[in-house]
Amino acid sequence: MRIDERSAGFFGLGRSLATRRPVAILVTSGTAAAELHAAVAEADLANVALLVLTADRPPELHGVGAPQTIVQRNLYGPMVRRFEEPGVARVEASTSWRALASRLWCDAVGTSGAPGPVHLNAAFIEPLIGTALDLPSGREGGAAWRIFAKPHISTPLLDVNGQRVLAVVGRGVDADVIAQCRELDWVVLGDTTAQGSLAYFDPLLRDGSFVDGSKPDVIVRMGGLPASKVLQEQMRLWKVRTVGLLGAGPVDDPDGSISEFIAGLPSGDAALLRADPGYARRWHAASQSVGDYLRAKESDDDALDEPAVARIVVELSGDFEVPLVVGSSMPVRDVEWWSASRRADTFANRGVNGIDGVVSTILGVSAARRGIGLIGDVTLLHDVSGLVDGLGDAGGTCVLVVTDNQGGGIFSFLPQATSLSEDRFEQLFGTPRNHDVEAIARAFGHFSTTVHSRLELQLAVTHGLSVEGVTVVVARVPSRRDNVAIHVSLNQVIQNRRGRS
Ligand SMILES: Cc1ncc(C[n+]2csc(CCOP(=O)(O)OP(=O)(O)O)c2C)c(N)n1
Repeated sequence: MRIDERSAGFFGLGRSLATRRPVAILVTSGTAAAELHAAVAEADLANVALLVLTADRPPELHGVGAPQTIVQRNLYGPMVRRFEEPGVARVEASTSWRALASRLWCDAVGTSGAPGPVHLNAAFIEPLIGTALDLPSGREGGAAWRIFAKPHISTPLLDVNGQRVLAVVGRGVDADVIAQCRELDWVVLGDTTAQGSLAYFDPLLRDGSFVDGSKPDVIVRMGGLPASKVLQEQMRLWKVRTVGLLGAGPVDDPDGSISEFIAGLPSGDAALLRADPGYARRWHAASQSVGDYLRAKESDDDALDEPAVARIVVELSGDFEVPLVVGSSMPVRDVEWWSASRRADTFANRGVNGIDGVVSTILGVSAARRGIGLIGDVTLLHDVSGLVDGLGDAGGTCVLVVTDNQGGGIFSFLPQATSLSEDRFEQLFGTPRNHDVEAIARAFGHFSTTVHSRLELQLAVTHGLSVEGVTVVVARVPSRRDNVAIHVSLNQVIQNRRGRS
Protein backbone atom coordinates (compact mmCIF):
# COMPACT_ATOMS: atom_id res chain seq x y z
CA MET A 1 0.00 0.00 0.00
CA ARG A 2 1.42 3.38 -0.98
CA ILE A 3 -0.25 6.75 -0.58
CA ASP A 4 1.29 8.41 -3.63
CA GLU A 5 0.39 6.66 -6.90
CA ARG A 6 3.32 8.19 -8.77
CA SER A 7 5.62 6.61 -6.21
CA ALA A 8 3.61 3.37 -6.41
CA GLY A 9 4.15 3.23 -10.18
CA PHE A 10 7.92 3.47 -9.86
CA PHE A 11 7.95 1.17 -6.83
CA GLY A 12 6.20 -1.46 -8.98
CA LEU A 13 8.72 -0.81 -11.74
CA GLY A 14 11.55 -1.47 -9.27
CA ARG A 15 9.88 -4.67 -8.08
CA SER A 16 9.52 -5.85 -11.66
CA LEU A 17 13.18 -5.07 -12.42
CA ALA A 18 14.40 -6.94 -9.35
CA THR A 19 12.12 -9.96 -9.60
CA ARG A 20 11.98 -10.13 -13.41
CA ARG A 21 8.27 -10.82 -13.11
CA PRO A 22 5.30 -8.65 -14.09
CA VAL A 23 4.04 -6.56 -11.18
CA ALA A 24 0.42 -5.49 -10.77
CA ILE A 25 -0.28 -1.91 -9.71
CA LEU A 26 -3.84 -1.22 -8.60
CA VAL A 27 -5.17 2.34 -8.23
CA THR A 28 -8.47 4.13 -7.91
CA SER A 29 -9.88 6.35 -10.66
CA GLY A 30 -9.20 9.92 -11.81
CA THR A 31 -5.87 11.65 -11.22
CA ALA A 32 -4.73 8.54 -9.32
CA ALA A 33 -4.57 6.78 -12.69
CA ALA A 34 -2.87 9.80 -14.29
CA GLU A 35 -0.12 9.70 -11.65
CA LEU A 36 1.10 6.40 -13.12
CA HIS A 37 1.85 7.94 -16.50
CA ALA A 38 5.55 8.60 -15.88
CA ALA A 39 6.21 5.04 -14.67
CA VAL A 40 4.28 3.65 -17.64
CA ALA A 41 6.46 5.75 -19.99
CA GLU A 42 9.62 4.38 -18.40
CA ALA A 43 8.31 0.80 -18.43
CA ASP A 44 7.42 1.20 -22.12
CA LEU A 45 10.86 2.34 -23.25
CA ALA A 46 12.78 0.15 -20.81
CA ASN A 47 10.61 -2.91 -21.59
CA VAL A 48 9.62 -3.58 -18.01
CA ALA A 49 6.54 -5.77 -17.45
CA LEU A 50 3.82 -3.91 -15.50
CA LEU A 51 0.11 -4.76 -15.15
CA VAL A 52 -1.59 -1.42 -14.58
CA LEU A 53 -5.08 -1.90 -13.17
CA THR A 54 -7.16 1.26 -12.89
CA ALA A 55 -10.59 1.41 -11.34
CA ASP A 56 -13.22 3.48 -13.20
CA ARG A 57 -16.79 4.64 -12.86
CA PRO A 58 -19.44 2.88 -14.97
CA PRO A 59 -20.27 4.47 -18.37
CA GLU A 60 -23.44 6.20 -17.09
CA LEU A 61 -21.39 8.23 -14.61
CA HIS A 62 -19.07 9.68 -17.25
CA GLY A 63 -19.57 13.27 -18.43
CA VAL A 64 -22.12 14.08 -15.73
CA GLY A 65 -19.85 15.50 -13.04
CA ALA A 66 -19.37 12.34 -10.98
CA PRO A 67 -16.38 12.76 -8.65
CA GLN A 68 -12.94 11.41 -9.49
CA THR A 69 -14.05 10.65 -13.04
CA ILE A 70 -11.87 11.35 -16.07
CA VAL A 71 -11.54 9.69 -19.46
CA GLN A 72 -9.35 6.67 -18.78
CA ARG A 73 -9.83 4.90 -22.09
CA ASN A 74 -6.35 4.61 -23.65
CA LEU A 75 -5.08 6.94 -20.93
CA TYR A 76 -1.47 5.94 -21.61
CA GLY A 77 -1.88 6.02 -25.40
CA PRO A 78 0.61 3.92 -27.37
CA MET A 79 2.84 3.45 -24.32
CA VAL A 80 1.08 0.24 -23.31
CA ARG A 81 1.39 -3.07 -25.13
CA ARG A 82 -2.34 -3.70 -24.63
CA PHE A 83 -5.38 -1.80 -23.36
CA GLU A 84 -8.47 -3.68 -22.19
CA GLU A 85 -11.77 -2.26 -20.98
CA PRO A 86 -14.19 -5.10 -20.33
CA GLY A 87 -16.94 -2.89 -18.85
CA VAL A 88 -18.63 -3.39 -15.51
CA ALA A 89 -17.88 -6.84 -14.16
CA ARG A 90 -20.86 -9.20 -14.55
CA VAL A 91 -20.78 -12.70 -13.25
CA GLU A 92 -22.38 -13.96 -16.51
CA ALA A 93 -19.25 -12.76 -18.35
CA SER A 94 -16.87 -14.50 -15.97
CA THR A 95 -15.96 -17.20 -18.47
CA SER A 96 -14.07 -14.50 -20.41
CA TRP A 97 -11.98 -13.29 -17.45
CA ARG A 98 -9.17 -15.80 -17.65
CA ALA A 99 -8.69 -15.16 -21.36
CA LEU A 100 -8.66 -11.43 -20.64
CA ALA A 101 -6.04 -11.84 -17.92
CA SER A 102 -3.98 -14.12 -20.18
CA ARG A 103 -3.92 -11.59 -23.01
CA LEU A 104 -2.74 -8.89 -20.62
CA TRP A 105 -0.15 -11.09 -18.96
CA CYS A 106 1.24 -12.38 -22.27
CA ASP A 107 1.66 -8.91 -23.70
CA ALA A 108 3.26 -7.66 -20.46
CA VAL A 109 5.89 -10.41 -20.43
CA GLY A 110 6.38 -10.07 -24.18
CA THR A 111 5.41 -13.49 -25.49
CA SER A 112 5.09 -11.94 -28.95
CA GLY A 113 7.20 -8.80 -28.74
CA ALA A 114 9.10 -6.76 -26.19
CA PRO A 115 7.86 -6.88 -22.56
CA GLY A 116 6.27 -3.73 -21.19
CA PRO A 117 3.26 -2.20 -19.46
CA VAL A 118 -0.36 -3.22 -20.12
CA HIS A 119 -3.49 -1.43 -18.90
CA LEU A 120 -6.78 -2.85 -17.67
CA ASN A 121 -9.42 -0.21 -16.99
CA ALA A 122 -12.08 -1.84 -14.85
CA ALA A 123 -15.42 -0.15 -14.13
CA PHE A 124 -17.21 -0.78 -10.85
CA ILE A 125 -20.74 -0.02 -9.72
CA GLU A 126 -21.90 0.57 -6.19
CA PRO A 127 -21.90 -0.99 -3.70
CA LEU A 128 -18.13 -1.10 -4.00
CA ILE A 129 -17.73 -3.83 -1.45
CA GLY A 130 -19.17 -7.29 -1.79
CA THR A 131 -18.46 -10.94 -1.32
CA ALA A 132 -15.86 -12.40 -3.63
CA LEU A 133 -17.13 -15.34 -5.66
CA ASP A 134 -14.97 -18.27 -6.68
CA LEU A 135 -12.79 -17.50 -9.65
CA PRO A 136 -13.90 -19.06 -12.93
CA SER A 137 -12.22 -22.42 -13.42
CA GLY A 138 -9.01 -22.55 -15.40
CA ARG A 139 -7.88 -24.87 -18.16
CA GLU A 140 -7.70 -28.56 -17.40
CA GLY A 141 -4.30 -29.18 -15.84
CA GLY A 142 -3.53 -25.47 -15.51
CA ALA A 143 -2.35 -22.94 -18.06
CA ALA A 144 0.02 -24.25 -20.66
CA TRP A 145 2.15 -21.32 -21.72
CA ARG A 146 5.43 -22.25 -23.25
CA ILE A 147 7.79 -19.46 -24.13
CA PHE A 148 10.45 -20.03 -26.75
CA ALA A 149 14.04 -19.56 -25.65
CA LYS A 150 15.64 -16.53 -27.27
CA PRO A 151 17.15 -17.59 -30.59
CA HIS A 152 20.87 -17.64 -31.06
CA ILE A 153 22.51 -16.46 -34.23
CA SER A 154 23.09 -19.03 -36.86
CA THR A 155 26.66 -18.37 -37.88
CA PRO A 156 26.47 -17.47 -41.57
CA LEU A 157 24.50 -14.35 -40.61
CA LEU A 158 27.40 -12.87 -38.69
CA ASP A 159 30.91 -13.91 -39.62
CA VAL A 160 33.37 -11.91 -37.53
CA ASN A 161 35.99 -14.63 -37.20
CA GLY A 162 39.36 -13.14 -36.24
CA GLN A 163 38.04 -9.57 -36.53
CA ARG A 164 38.25 -6.75 -34.02
CA VAL A 165 34.78 -6.71 -32.51
CA LEU A 166 33.44 -3.98 -30.28
CA ALA A 167 30.09 -4.73 -28.64
CA VAL A 168 28.31 -1.61 -27.44
CA VAL A 169 25.51 -2.51 -25.07
CA GLY A 170 23.05 -0.78 -22.77
CA ARG A 171 19.75 -1.13 -21.02
CA GLY A 172 18.15 -4.55 -21.28
CA VAL A 173 21.27 -6.63 -21.92
CA ASP A 174 21.73 -9.30 -19.26
CA ALA A 175 24.97 -10.27 -17.57
CA ASP A 176 24.98 -13.71 -19.22
CA VAL A 177 24.82 -12.15 -22.70
CA ILE A 178 27.76 -9.90 -21.82
CA ALA A 179 29.69 -12.87 -20.44
CA GLN A 180 28.98 -14.70 -23.70
CA CYS A 181 30.35 -11.80 -25.74
CA ARG A 182 33.50 -11.69 -23.64
CA GLU A 183 33.88 -15.42 -24.07
CA LEU A 184 34.06 -14.75 -27.83
CA ASP A 185 36.73 -12.06 -27.29
CA TRP A 186 34.35 -9.27 -28.15
CA VAL A 187 35.24 -6.06 -26.29
CA VAL A 188 32.08 -5.03 -24.42
CA LEU A 189 31.54 -1.33 -23.72
CA GLY A 190 28.38 -0.91 -21.69
CA ASP A 191 26.21 1.53 -19.80
CA THR A 192 25.81 1.60 -16.02
CA THR A 193 23.50 -1.42 -16.09
CA ALA A 194 25.84 -3.59 -18.21
CA GLN A 195 27.17 -6.02 -15.64
CA GLY A 196 30.62 -7.34 -16.55
CA SER A 197 31.33 -4.79 -19.30
CA LEU A 198 34.74 -3.17 -19.66
CA ALA A 199 35.40 -0.46 -17.09
CA TYR A 200 36.86 3.01 -17.79
CA PHE A 201 36.21 3.03 -21.54
CA ASP A 202 35.19 6.69 -21.50
CA PRO A 203 38.51 8.04 -20.17
CA LEU A 204 40.31 5.71 -22.60
CA LEU A 205 38.38 7.09 -25.56
CA ARG A 206 39.38 10.61 -24.58
CA ASP A 207 42.99 9.64 -25.19
CA GLY A 208 43.90 10.14 -28.87
CA SER A 209 46.86 7.76 -28.74
CA PHE A 210 44.68 4.93 -27.44
CA VAL A 211 41.91 5.63 -29.94
CA ASP A 212 44.36 5.54 -32.86
CA GLY A 213 45.10 1.86 -32.44
CA SER A 214 41.64 0.80 -31.28
CA LYS A 215 39.46 1.06 -34.36
CA PRO A 216 37.26 -2.03 -34.56
CA ASP A 217 36.39 -3.91 -37.76
CA VAL A 218 32.80 -4.28 -36.66
CA ILE A 219 30.58 -2.79 -33.96
CA VAL A 220 27.79 -4.96 -32.59
CA ARG A 221 25.03 -3.09 -30.77
CA MET A 222 22.49 -4.51 -28.30
CA GLY A 223 19.79 -2.86 -26.19
CA GLY A 224 20.20 0.76 -25.10
CA LEU A 225 23.22 3.00 -25.55
CA PRO A 226 25.81 4.04 -22.98
CA ALA A 227 25.57 7.67 -21.79
CA SER A 228 29.08 8.49 -23.03
CA LYS A 229 29.00 11.17 -25.73
CA VAL A 230 32.66 10.46 -26.45
CA LEU A 231 31.79 6.88 -27.40
CA GLN A 232 28.91 7.99 -29.61
CA GLU A 233 31.13 10.50 -31.38
CA GLN A 234 33.91 7.97 -31.82
CA MET A 235 31.52 5.41 -33.32
CA ARG A 236 30.47 8.03 -35.86
CA LEU A 237 34.10 8.82 -36.71
CA TRP A 238 35.14 5.19 -37.03
CA LYS A 239 32.35 4.56 -39.54
CA VAL A 240 32.70 0.78 -39.48
CA ARG A 241 30.17 -1.95 -40.19
CA THR A 242 27.59 -1.72 -37.40
CA VAL A 243 25.26 -4.61 -36.68
CA GLY A 244 22.25 -4.49 -34.35
CA LEU A 245 21.49 -7.76 -32.54
CA LEU A 246 17.84 -7.92 -31.59
CA GLY A 247 17.92 -10.89 -29.21
CA ALA A 248 18.16 -8.67 -26.12
CA GLY A 249 15.22 -6.51 -27.22
CA PRO A 250 14.98 -3.37 -29.34
CA VAL A 251 18.30 -1.71 -30.22
CA ASP A 252 18.60 2.06 -29.78
CA ASP A 253 19.91 3.74 -32.90
CA PRO A 254 19.12 7.47 -32.71
CA ASP A 255 21.59 8.45 -35.43
CA GLY A 256 20.77 5.61 -37.77
CA SER A 257 24.25 4.14 -37.91
CA ILE A 258 23.21 0.49 -37.80
CA SER A 259 23.39 -1.00 -41.27
CA GLU A 260 22.12 -4.53 -40.52
CA PHE A 261 19.82 -5.98 -37.92
CA ILE A 262 20.06 -9.64 -36.99
CA ALA A 263 17.62 -11.52 -34.79
CA GLY A 264 19.19 -13.46 -31.95
CA LEU A 265 22.09 -13.43 -29.54
CA PRO A 266 25.69 -14.59 -29.84
CA SER A 267 26.22 -18.22 -29.14
CA GLY A 268 29.41 -19.61 -27.63
CA ASP A 269 29.84 -22.63 -29.85
CA ALA A 270 30.02 -20.64 -33.07
CA ALA A 271 33.55 -20.54 -34.44
CA LEU A 272 32.68 -17.79 -36.92
CA LEU A 273 31.81 -15.47 -34.02
CA ARG A 274 35.25 -15.74 -32.40
CA ALA A 275 36.95 -12.36 -32.54
CA ASP A 276 40.58 -11.24 -32.50
CA PRO A 277 41.89 -11.97 -28.99
CA GLY A 278 44.78 -9.49 -29.40
CA TYR A 279 42.30 -6.65 -29.82
CA ALA A 280 40.45 -7.70 -26.65
CA ARG A 281 43.76 -7.91 -24.77
CA ARG A 282 44.65 -4.37 -25.79
CA TRP A 283 41.42 -2.95 -24.35
CA HIS A 284 41.56 -5.06 -21.20
CA ALA A 285 45.17 -4.11 -20.46
CA ALA A 286 44.38 -0.40 -20.88
CA SER A 287 41.29 -0.65 -18.66
CA GLN A 288 43.21 -2.59 -16.05
CA SER A 289 45.92 0.04 -15.98
CA VAL A 290 43.35 2.82 -15.33
CA GLY A 291 41.83 0.74 -12.51
CA ASP A 292 45.24 0.06 -10.99
CA TYR A 293 46.07 3.74 -11.04
CA LEU A 294 42.77 4.78 -9.45
CA ARG A 295 43.07 2.16 -6.71
CA ALA A 296 46.68 3.02 -5.96
CA LYS A 297 45.96 6.69 -5.43
CA GLU A 298 42.99 6.16 -3.11
CA SER A 299 43.27 6.17 0.64
CA ASP A 300 40.58 5.73 3.29
CA ASP A 301 40.93 9.24 4.70
CA ASP A 302 40.49 10.94 1.32
CA ALA A 303 37.69 13.45 1.13
CA LEU A 304 34.93 12.24 -1.15
CA ASP A 305 34.27 13.38 -4.66
CA GLU A 306 31.57 12.20 -7.06
CA PRO A 307 33.65 9.65 -9.03
CA ALA A 308 34.92 8.22 -5.72
CA VAL A 309 31.36 7.84 -4.38
CA ALA A 310 30.38 5.93 -7.53
CA ARG A 311 33.44 3.70 -7.23
CA ILE A 312 32.81 2.85 -3.60
CA VAL A 313 29.12 2.17 -4.03
CA VAL A 314 29.72 -0.16 -7.00
CA GLU A 315 32.46 -1.97 -5.08
CA LEU A 316 30.23 -2.53 -2.04
CA SER A 317 27.29 -3.64 -4.20
CA GLY A 318 29.60 -6.26 -5.72
CA ASP A 319 31.21 -7.32 -2.42
CA PHE A 320 27.85 -7.80 -0.69
CA GLU A 321 26.09 -9.04 -3.86
CA VAL A 322 23.36 -6.47 -3.33
CA PRO A 323 21.60 -4.97 -6.38
CA LEU A 324 22.32 -1.36 -7.15
CA VAL A 325 20.00 1.27 -8.66
CA VAL A 326 21.72 4.29 -10.16
CA GLY A 327 20.01 7.64 -10.65
CA SER A 328 19.99 9.65 -13.87
CA SER A 329 22.34 12.58 -14.28
CA MET A 330 25.94 12.27 -13.01
CA PRO A 331 25.53 9.00 -11.08
CA VAL A 332 24.86 6.94 -14.25
CA ARG A 333 27.84 8.62 -15.87
CA ASP A 334 30.24 8.29 -12.96
CA VAL A 335 29.37 4.60 -12.64
CA GLU A 336 29.76 4.09 -16.41
CA TRP A 337 33.07 5.97 -16.60
CA TRP A 338 34.80 5.71 -13.26
CA SER A 339 33.68 2.60 -11.42
CA ALA A 340 35.03 -0.90 -11.73
CA SER A 341 33.00 -3.40 -13.71
CA ARG A 342 29.65 -4.11 -12.04
CA ARG A 343 29.50 -7.49 -10.30
CA ALA A 344 25.90 -7.36 -9.01
CA ASP A 345 22.61 -6.57 -10.75
CA THR A 346 22.65 -2.87 -11.59
CA PHE A 347 19.54 -1.00 -12.67
CA ALA A 348 18.83 2.54 -13.86
CA ASN A 349 15.78 4.14 -15.39
CA ARG A 350 17.43 4.39 -18.80
CA GLY A 351 14.18 4.19 -20.77
CA VAL A 352 13.31 7.87 -20.43
CA ASN A 353 16.24 8.92 -18.20
CA GLY A 354 13.94 10.79 -15.83
CA ILE A 355 15.01 11.94 -12.40
CA ASP A 356 11.43 11.35 -11.27
CA GLY A 357 10.50 8.22 -9.36
CA VAL A 358 14.06 7.07 -8.81
CA VAL A 359 13.77 6.93 -5.01
CA SER A 360 10.66 4.78 -5.41
CA THR A 361 12.36 2.55 -8.00
CA ILE A 362 15.19 1.94 -5.53
CA LEU A 363 12.70 1.16 -2.77
CA GLY A 364 10.87 -1.24 -5.08
CA VAL A 365 14.11 -3.06 -5.96
CA SER A 366 14.99 -3.27 -2.24
CA ALA A 367 11.56 -4.30 -0.90
CA ALA A 368 11.58 -7.72 0.78
CA ARG A 369 15.31 -7.98 0.01
CA ARG A 370 18.33 -5.67 0.07
CA GLY A 371 19.24 -2.86 -2.28
CA ILE A 372 21.54 0.12 -2.66
CA GLY A 373 20.70 3.34 -4.49
CA LEU A 374 22.96 6.12 -5.74
CA ILE A 375 21.32 9.43 -6.69
CA GLY A 376 21.86 13.19 -6.72
CA ASP A 377 20.19 15.54 -4.25
CA VAL A 378 17.72 17.00 -6.80
CA THR A 379 16.64 13.47 -7.69
CA LEU A 380 16.01 12.78 -4.01
CA LEU A 381 13.98 15.98 -3.60
CA HIS A 382 11.98 15.28 -6.78
CA ASP A 383 10.69 11.94 -5.46
CA VAL A 384 10.82 12.75 -1.77
CA SER A 385 7.27 11.43 -1.34
CA GLY A 386 8.67 7.94 -1.96
CA LEU A 387 10.13 8.22 1.53
CA VAL A 388 6.63 8.47 3.01
CA ASP A 389 5.99 4.74 2.67
CA GLY A 390 9.64 3.66 2.53
CA LEU A 391 9.94 -0.08 1.91
CA GLY A 392 6.25 -0.60 2.64
CA ASP A 393 4.63 -3.72 4.05
CA ALA A 394 7.22 -6.01 2.49
CA GLY A 395 10.07 -4.61 4.62
CA GLY A 396 13.67 -5.12 3.53
CA THR A 397 16.86 -3.12 3.62
CA CYS A 398 17.64 -0.10 1.51
CA VAL A 399 20.73 2.09 1.61
CA LEU A 400 20.20 5.27 -0.36
CA VAL A 401 23.42 7.19 -1.04
CA VAL A 402 22.81 10.81 -2.04
CA THR A 403 25.65 12.83 -3.56
CA ASP A 404 24.79 16.24 -2.21
CA ASN A 405 26.26 18.89 -4.50
CA GLN A 406 23.29 21.14 -3.78
CA GLY A 407 21.74 21.27 -7.23
CA GLY A 408 21.93 19.65 -10.66
CA GLY A 409 25.65 19.03 -11.19
CA ILE A 410 25.40 17.67 -14.72
CA PHE A 411 24.63 21.08 -16.21
CA SER A 412 28.01 22.45 -15.12
CA PHE A 413 29.53 20.26 -17.87
CA LEU A 414 27.45 21.93 -20.60
CA PRO A 415 28.26 25.06 -22.65
CA GLN A 416 25.55 27.09 -20.90
CA ALA A 417 27.62 26.91 -17.71
CA THR A 418 30.01 29.42 -19.24
CA SER A 419 27.82 31.20 -21.81
CA LEU A 420 25.23 32.43 -19.28
CA SER A 421 25.80 34.74 -16.34
CA GLU A 422 26.36 32.79 -13.16
CA ASP A 423 23.09 33.93 -11.61
CA ARG A 424 21.05 33.04 -14.65
CA PHE A 425 22.78 29.67 -15.01
CA GLU A 426 22.14 28.86 -11.38
CA GLN A 427 18.49 29.88 -11.59
CA LEU A 428 17.74 27.92 -14.78
CA PHE A 429 20.13 24.95 -14.66
CA GLY A 430 22.03 24.60 -11.39
CA THR A 431 18.75 24.91 -9.45
CA PRO A 432 20.57 25.17 -6.12
CA ARG A 433 18.67 23.71 -3.19
CA ASN A 434 20.17 23.68 0.24
CA HIS A 435 17.65 21.45 1.97
CA ASP A 436 19.04 19.41 4.82
CA VAL A 437 18.70 15.94 3.25
CA GLU A 438 19.63 14.18 6.47
CA ALA A 439 16.89 16.03 8.38
CA ILE A 440 14.39 15.26 5.60
CA ALA A 441 15.14 11.53 5.80
CA ARG A 442 14.83 11.57 9.58
CA ALA A 443 11.55 13.48 9.38
CA PHE A 444 10.14 10.55 7.40
CA GLY A 445 11.33 8.18 10.11
CA HIS A 446 14.41 6.76 8.39
CA PHE A 447 17.98 6.46 9.60
CA SER A 448 20.31 9.03 8.12
CA THR A 449 23.91 10.07 8.36
CA THR A 450 26.31 12.41 6.59
CA VAL A 451 29.73 11.23 5.42
CA HIS A 452 32.83 13.12 4.30
CA SER A 453 35.53 10.51 3.64
CA ARG A 454 35.85 7.24 1.76
CA LEU A 455 36.05 5.29 4.99
CA GLU A 456 32.96 6.98 6.46
CA LEU A 457 31.02 6.17 3.31
CA GLN A 458 32.14 2.53 3.35
CA LEU A 459 31.20 2.14 7.02
CA ALA A 460 27.84 3.87 6.62
CA VAL A 461 26.81 1.70 3.65
CA THR A 462 28.06 -1.46 5.31
CA HIS A 463 26.14 -0.65 8.47
CA GLY A 464 23.01 0.31 6.53
CA LEU A 465 23.08 -3.06 4.77
CA SER A 466 23.14 -4.86 8.11
CA VAL A 467 19.91 -3.37 9.44
CA GLU A 468 16.25 -3.48 8.39
CA GLY A 469 14.70 -0.36 6.89
CA VAL A 470 15.88 2.63 4.91
CA THR A 471 19.21 4.34 5.61
CA VAL A 472 19.90 7.58 3.78
CA VAL A 473 23.63 8.33 3.51
CA VAL A 474 24.36 11.90 2.51
CA ALA A 475 27.76 12.15 0.82
CA ARG A 476 29.33 15.58 1.06
CA VAL A 477 31.12 16.27 -2.19
CA PRO A 478 32.93 19.29 -3.67
CA SER A 479 30.94 22.03 -5.39
CA ARG A 480 29.41 21.40 -8.80
CA ARG A 481 32.01 23.62 -10.42
CA ASP A 482 34.87 21.80 -8.68
CA ASN A 483 33.35 18.53 -9.81
CA VAL A 484 33.95 19.54 -13.44
CA ALA A 485 37.59 20.32 -12.63
CA ILE A 486 37.94 16.94 -10.87
CA HIS A 487 36.69 15.10 -13.96
CA VAL A 488 38.96 17.11 -16.26
CA SER A 489 41.97 16.49 -14.07
CA LEU A 490 41.29 12.74 -13.76
CA ASN A 491 41.08 12.45 -17.55
CA GLN A 492 44.24 14.50 -17.94
CA VAL A 493 46.25 12.38 -15.51
CA ILE A 494 45.13 9.21 -17.22
CA GLN A 495 46.16 10.52 -20.64
CA ASN A 496 49.53 11.68 -19.30
CA ARG A 497 50.22 8.30 -17.71
CA ARG A 498 49.33 6.50 -20.91
CA GLY A 499 51.53 8.91 -22.86
CA ARG A 500 54.49 7.97 -20.64
CA SER A 501 53.90 4.20 -20.72
C1 LIG B 1 11.54 14.30 -14.59
C2 LIG B 1 12.76 15.01 -15.07
N1 LIG B 1 12.82 16.36 -14.97
C3 LIG B 1 13.94 17.00 -15.39
C4 LIG B 1 15.01 16.32 -15.90
C5 LIG B 1 16.24 17.07 -16.39
N2 LIG B 1 17.38 16.81 -15.49
C6 LIG B 1 18.35 15.95 -15.84
S1 LIG B 1 19.54 15.85 -14.70
C7 LIG B 1 18.79 16.98 -13.72
C8 LIG B 1 19.44 17.41 -12.43
C9 LIG B 1 19.65 16.30 -11.49
O1 LIG B 1 20.33 16.76 -10.34
P1 LIG B 1 20.84 15.74 -9.24
O2 LIG B 1 19.84 14.69 -9.02
O3 LIG B 1 21.24 16.53 -8.04
O4 LIG B 1 22.09 15.05 -9.90
P2 LIG B 1 23.48 15.70 -10.39
O5 LIG B 1 23.19 16.40 -11.69
O6 LIG B 1 23.97 16.63 -9.36
O7 LIG B 1 24.35 14.52 -10.60
C10 LIG B 1 17.61 17.42 -14.29
C11 LIG B 1 16.72 18.42 -13.69
C12 LIG B 1 14.89 14.91 -15.99
N3 LIG B 1 15.87 14.14 -16.46
N4 LIG B 1 13.77 14.29 -15.55
